[in-house]
Amino acid sequence: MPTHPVDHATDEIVERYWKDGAVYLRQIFDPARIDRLRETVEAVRADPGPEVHRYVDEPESGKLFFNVSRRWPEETGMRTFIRDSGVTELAARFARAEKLNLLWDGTFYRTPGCEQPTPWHQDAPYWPFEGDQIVSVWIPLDPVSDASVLGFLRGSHRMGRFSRASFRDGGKSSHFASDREDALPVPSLDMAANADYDILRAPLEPGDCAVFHGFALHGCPGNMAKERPLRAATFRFAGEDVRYAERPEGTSPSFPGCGLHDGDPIDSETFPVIWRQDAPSVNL
Ligand SMILES: O=C(O)CCC(=O)C(=O)O
Repeated sequence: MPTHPVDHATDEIVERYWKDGAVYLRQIFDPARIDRLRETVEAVRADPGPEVHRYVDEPESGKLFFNVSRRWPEETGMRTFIRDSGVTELAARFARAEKLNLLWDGTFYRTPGCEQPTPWHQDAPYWPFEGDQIVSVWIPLDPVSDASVLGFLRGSHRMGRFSRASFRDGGKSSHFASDREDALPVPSLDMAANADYDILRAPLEPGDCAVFHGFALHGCPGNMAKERPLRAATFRFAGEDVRYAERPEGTSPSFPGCGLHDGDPIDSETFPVIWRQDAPSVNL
């Protein structure tokens, strides 16, 4: 029986991650830790800090969908999870990294029946990095059916760079005024009828997670459950091949004070090195 999250990352599953760009893992985090992470996410809702985007906020219906990035400097619960849950070692194993930087934590929060989707997108084009070792771990804190789950287009991490859809209108418009000329149009994937597309999706329970590559196309149909919220925390990491990339076209989130320049290794206060293969503990 695997006892540590990293024990679930067998060679075969890591191989599948590199082939498909994403994998789901089942029951790898213990319930008490997930309970504490859920409390942390509620604390983030109460005090989201500056990097909050409210895509739906309807006081009359009570519907809310927001995303917050980077609360670890303020939220002890986020730091504790990154340090003690095994998520960092797990990401290092999938990235096949010798050194891991923390990028940031994210919170995605939908109230019951808030059906606003997260459009299909790749993360890396929104961010100021280049590299193959960008890994995110998406951890649902509520049961999620396959109608509401974060899904992935299999193999899309090797399909090139897609243009960046806006989260505000579910992907109908572009997030930025301009995008790179080499960006491909986001394929319009009908998530309800996906016979033409090889989409990875599965119902998940608290304790499960999705691990995915920075260039994997992914999207969430919205919270189709009327009786419960859909709360998820995402932890984002980078291995040693990742470099800072200046993007005149803008990034989200943005890091104006990080002091890094195009092509720099990202080691910094903003993106600290928190794990090294030759020093087993997580340093945060
Ligand atoms: O939970 C969601 O709606 C989106 C999550 C996501 O896009 C991410 O974690 O990168």
